Amino acid sequence: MLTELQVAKLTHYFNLLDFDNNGFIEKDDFIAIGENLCVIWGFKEGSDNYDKYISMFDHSWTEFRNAVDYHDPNHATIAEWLKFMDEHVVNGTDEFFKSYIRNVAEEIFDCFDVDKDGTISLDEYIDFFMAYGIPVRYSAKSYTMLDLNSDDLLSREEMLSAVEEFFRSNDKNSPGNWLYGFWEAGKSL
Ligand SMILES: [Ca+2]
Ligand SMILES: [Ca+2]
Ligand SMILES: [Ca+2]
Repeated sequence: MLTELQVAKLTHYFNLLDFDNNGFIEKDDFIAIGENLCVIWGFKEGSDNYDKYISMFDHSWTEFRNAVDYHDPNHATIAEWLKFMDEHVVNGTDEFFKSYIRNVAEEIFDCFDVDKDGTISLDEYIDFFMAYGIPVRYSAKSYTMLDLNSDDLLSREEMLSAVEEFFRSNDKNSPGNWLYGFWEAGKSL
């Protein structure tokens, strides 16, 4: 069973992904987040970069849809999402959990390490907050929490550790809880 803290974090995450706030996670939400990111980066519709990022989010949706067991394959409700998290991610096998968090961390890097230097800078992390509609006022605190060795860069290892704690930790002091900003603060749209 999920704990209260896990439910709070995973509900926060669901609400970020439910970009249009209609109570379902659907393909349109993923595409809207991709489009939002293209606006932030100034990629015009029809350009190569635009197509590249939209297809990345389209691919993320396909992976999400294939992973979560929905009543309706076109969308996930919060109940379906929490059930999937409980049974497969938080309280599932370590093997599945490891591959799940590796994928999440890799997707963040593939998408937001824009200069491809193998780290996420604070600016890149702020873009990540803006793309998902996470209140940017939490970005500096979150970044500091995730930057475990305080070198002002987020490495792949630090990202993986953050994703692991975000999805599984039941300790309210785990730094990784802050990956998507403050989980009790809602989103800014
Ligand atoms: Ca939605
Ligand atoms: Ca970078
Ligand atoms: Ca670091």
